Amino acid sequence: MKLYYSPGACSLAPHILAREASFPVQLERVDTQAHQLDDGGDYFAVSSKGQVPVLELDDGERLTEGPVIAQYIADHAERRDLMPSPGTLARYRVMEWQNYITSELHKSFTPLFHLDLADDVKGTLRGVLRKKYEWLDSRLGENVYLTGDDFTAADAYLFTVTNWAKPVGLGLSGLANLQAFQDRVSARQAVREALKTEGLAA
Ligand SMILES: N[C@@H](CCC(=O)N[C@@H](CS)C(=O)NCC(=O)O)C(=O)O
Repeated sequence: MKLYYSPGACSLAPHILAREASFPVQLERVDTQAHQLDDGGDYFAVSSKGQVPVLELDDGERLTEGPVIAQYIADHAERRDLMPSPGTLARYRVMEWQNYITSELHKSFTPLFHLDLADDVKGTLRGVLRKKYEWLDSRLGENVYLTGDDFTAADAYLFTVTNWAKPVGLGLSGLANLQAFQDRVSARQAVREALKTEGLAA
């Protein structure tokens, strides 16, 4: 199986999951600006969306949308700690967070990476994100992870998008629960390996 990724992009979340679950994937790096593969190939030929992540299955089928890829990996590795059993409330809780992160955080960060977006618009977006993170910090409370003691697919995703705060100038100071969460996740072996492989840590 292949996982198409770009260093530090949202594809880091399924990459972490694959390592957590010892799920074998061959990593294929994508330049998401040029939409090109390392060998110069056209990435649109892999995915007409032009976005990472893509999980290419052994039969050639390609799955897109990070939260869904993460579910596929956890389910196929039968790692119920990463993604609880279908039908259980615990699973809906993880999916509830995945949906929140994708719609409320991930896609509010995206325009902040656009160099041509006006500064005042960026300022407004940072303010919106800061409010959502303040709420999230209060929800995290003393919890080890988003839904309790187990690290799940949602935690890998929150960690990934929260790492974007610094490059886009979003201040998260004073959010102690969130900072503790980021530190806790970054200390996990699978996360350290994923960051190293993507060239984001020594
Ligand atoms: N809805 C998609 C969004 C994926 C996405 O936004 N990918 C970004 C990187 S984080 C990307 O590939 N951007 C390049 C582009 O849009 O051309 C998902 O959740 O997987």
